Parts: sequence; C-alpha cells; structure tokens
Amino acid sequence: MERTYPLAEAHQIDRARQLVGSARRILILTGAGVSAESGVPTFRGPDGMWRKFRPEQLATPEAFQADPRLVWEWYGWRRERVGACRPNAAHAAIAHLTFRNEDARLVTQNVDGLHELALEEAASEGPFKGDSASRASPIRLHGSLFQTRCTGCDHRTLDRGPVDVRSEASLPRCSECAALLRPDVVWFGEGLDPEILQAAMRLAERAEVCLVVGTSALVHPAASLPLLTRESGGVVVEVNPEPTPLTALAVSSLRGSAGKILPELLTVSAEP
Ligand code: BJW
Ligand code: ZN
Repeated sequence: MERTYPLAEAHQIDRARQLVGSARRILILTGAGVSAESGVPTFRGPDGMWRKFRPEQLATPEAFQADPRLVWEWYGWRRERVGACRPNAAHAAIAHLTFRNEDARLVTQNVDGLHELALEEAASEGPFKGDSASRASPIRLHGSLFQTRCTGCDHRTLDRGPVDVRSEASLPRCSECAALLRPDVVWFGEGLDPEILQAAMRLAERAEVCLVVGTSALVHPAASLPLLTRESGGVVVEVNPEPTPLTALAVSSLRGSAGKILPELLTVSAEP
C-alpha cells in the first residue's frame, strides 16, 4: 500500500536549497529510506520484518554461526527482491549532484547497489552521458548484498545469483579453499573497514553541509558522521518523513519522502 507523507514546508525547502546550493563540500549520507520508493524494505519500518525475525537477530556473526542456512535464506530473498528494483528520483538527484560537483561525496549505509545503478544510468544518458560512473562512486560503509567473502581465506567475489539454501551442504562455498562463503556486509558487532571509515570521517569533518537522507540514525558509527560535521563548523540538513535522533542537530529537517524532496532540493535549473 502506498504511504503518504506530510509535505515539507516550501520555505524550509527554499532555505535548505540555499544552504546546499551555496556549499561546495557536501557529504550526502544515505540509509535504507532512500531506496524505500524503489520497493526495497527498510530495516526498522513496517516491512522490515522477514518472517518473524528482526534484522538485529539475523545481521550478526552469531546468527550466521548458529544457523548459516537461515541467514543465507534471508540474504537470498533480499538479493532477489532488490535485484528487481530500480533507482528512484532520489538516487538520480544524488547521482547528478555528485557528477556536477566533485566535492559532493556520497557515503551510504545501503548494500542494495541502487546508488551505483543510478550513477551508471546518469553516465549512459542525459547531461552526464560519457562520464565514468566510477568517478562518483559511493563510499559503502556496510558492504554489498551482491558480494561474498570467504569465512576461511577472505577471498571476495561479486555474486548476483540465487542462493541454494536447501541444506547447509548446498550453501555457497569458496572456489579457492572450499570454506563457507558469507555475504560481504558488516554485521552488528563487526568493525567497519578502517580505511573506508577513515575516508568517511574525513569527508564528514571537511563538509560544509552534511545532507542526511532516509536513515533512522540509530546505527553507529554511521550515525555519528553528521556530528563530526557539526563539531567542525558545518551544518546538517535532514530529509526523512519521521524525526530521528539527528533532528535536534539539524539546521533544517525536511519532513517528506526522499523521492519527492531530493529532486526539489538538488536539481539546478540549467545543468552543464
Ligand atoms: C524514508 C522514506 C522515504 C522511510 N524517504 N526516508 C555507539 C553507540 C551505540 C551503539 C554503538 C555505538 N558504536 C557501535 C555500536 C554498536 C552497533 C550499533 O550501532 N548498535 C545500535 C543499534 C545501538 N554498531 C555496530 O555494531 C557496528 N560496528 C561497530 O561499531 O564495531 C565496533 C568494532 C570495532 C572493531 C572491532 C569490532 C567491533 C556495525 C553496524 C553494522 C550495521 N549493519 C546493518 C546490516 C548490514 C547488512 C545488511 O543489510 O544485512 O546495516 S544493520 C542495518 O542498519 C543496516 C543499515 O545500513 C543500518 C542502518 O539502518 P537505516 O539505513 O538507518 O535503516 P532504518 O530502517 O533503520 O531507517 C530507515 C529510515 O528511512 C527511517 O528513519 C524512515 O523514517 C526513513 N524513510 N521511507 C526518506 N521514502
Ligand atoms: Zn576461501
């Protein structure tokens, strides 16, 4: 069922447009909400439950150790569901901004690959035709749904295929050492890749504006990045239909859906 959201006040959008439009160094931090209008369920929203499990029960190394078949079944289901989704107007608006301004950088918590697809679409058509999508590649804090990592030798492989979860013996195995493969994502209690986190923290510290889109801002260290921007003298602008722990910190909090607000916020009248 389609949800309706309150509309952000026009004057709030104007103010935020001014802030974002006059900044050069911009960090865009996204969460699951940016993909909600593409049909990807958020983690903590009404569709966030898979069977009777909360994500916190499945996205942990302990859950994988106890029942790898169950965890792979969840990831296989998500791969299939996300694989059928397309980027929405919010992904496109962000892709266009990062192509226009090389100091506007995207840091995402999402593992769905939709930002990358939007960049590819922008590079294959429209005003940014011919640009290399990798020029504006997002920093992925929590990994990818479409990559596996070996539990034995750490070997990583791109994998968009279905997962055979009939038994533990049929689960994906490493081509190098035959150990069990796992989704190459960051689970609760696992450290983020230190280089990736460092890069995101540096961007947060030097950003004039940190634009936070579609995250409940409950999961750290991602949710701490906008604090770094604030502490370094920058401002935080939030886009979310619901208030979050970051709302109090934000100079402007736009209540509404990312697919509606981001094109209004980020699109300039004449693109190069
Ligand atoms: C819309 C919309 C529309 C709807 N438009 N918006 C500091 C304080 C407290 C705790 C900690 C702390 N530091 C670390 C911790 C512990 C833990 C943590 O944060 N726990 C909290 C829950 C309390 N963090 C960790 O464990 C992290 N690791 C770590 O810090 O390690 C330290 C260490 C160092 C060295 C060695 C060992 C350890 C790792 C966190 C990993 C999170 N992983 C997951 C799963 C990824 C894989 C997968 O996808 O399966 O990442 S959990 C899940 O949550 C996923 C998401 O990326 C992440 C954030 O969720 P997100 O994106 O915010 O989604 P939702 O659903 O929560 O929110 C959606 C929002 O969209 C809502 O607000 C809606 O309103 C909005 N929305 N429709 C715009 N149309
Ligand atoms: Zn291996």
